[in-house]
Amino acid sequence: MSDEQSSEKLDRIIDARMKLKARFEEKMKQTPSVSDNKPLGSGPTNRHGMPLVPVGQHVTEKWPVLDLGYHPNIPLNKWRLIVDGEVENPVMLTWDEFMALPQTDDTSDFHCVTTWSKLDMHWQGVRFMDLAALVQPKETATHVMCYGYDTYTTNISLEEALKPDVLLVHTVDGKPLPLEHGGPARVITPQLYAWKGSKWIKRIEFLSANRLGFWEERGYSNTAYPWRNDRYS
Ligand SMILES: Nc1nc2c(c(=O)[nH]1)N[C@H]1C(S)=C(S)[C@@H](COP(=O)(O)O)O[C@H]1N2
Ligand SMILES: [Mo]
Repeated sequence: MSDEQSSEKLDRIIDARMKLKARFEEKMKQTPSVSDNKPLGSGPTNRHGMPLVPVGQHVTEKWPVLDLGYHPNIPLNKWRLIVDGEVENPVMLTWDEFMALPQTDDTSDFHCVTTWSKLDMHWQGVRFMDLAALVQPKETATHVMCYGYDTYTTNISLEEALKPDVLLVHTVDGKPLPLEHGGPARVITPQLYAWKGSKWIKRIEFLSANRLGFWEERGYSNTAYPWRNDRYS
């Protein structure tokens, strides 16, 4: 791609991102992580206005590994990310195409439903919002289903998935994301319990109606909001 083509592509992504933001702004304002006036938890206010430690959580320095026990090892030359469903422009990205998308650096917290929280993790990756801007969700899109290479699935509403700290990360603390934590790339959802972030991300399907993922079908909360102790349904 020439420099001119890639800057046009970036302009299109930025333009589409602004439109998505406008389209979802009202719904995003109503989500608990920004509108809750009685969030449950303790400690000083965190970066998105919530108590630092959500109710029922304790802070750990360690980073436990939680998954279905199978760690799929996908070489980068075989790795693909499919983004499809209720979108105008479905894509199947190679690793190089994924890495050529706008890259974001962010620091955020990780809250696991099994009651540990790890704070101030430093990430690099692609914003979900930028990926959405690339594929252009149809007016009918309301949710996404994320699929991992290990067969895991989890669903997220678009107003949560489009928050600027929802990333597809490939780097943590300056190093490639380790296989056991979902490398080469996983999703993180800092304002929802961590099971909403699929490790070994393989496919993101936009949906026109909600559908439940692996844990959601087994009694975990559909919404997974840490400051409401929203663990199980
Ligand atoms: N693909 C995949 N993603 C997954 C899981 C899984 O089993 N498979 N487990 C989820 C759960 S329950 C949690 S708490 C976090 C744990 O991430 P970690 O192992 O990096 O701490 O990943 C989530 N994402
Ligand atoms: Mo979990």
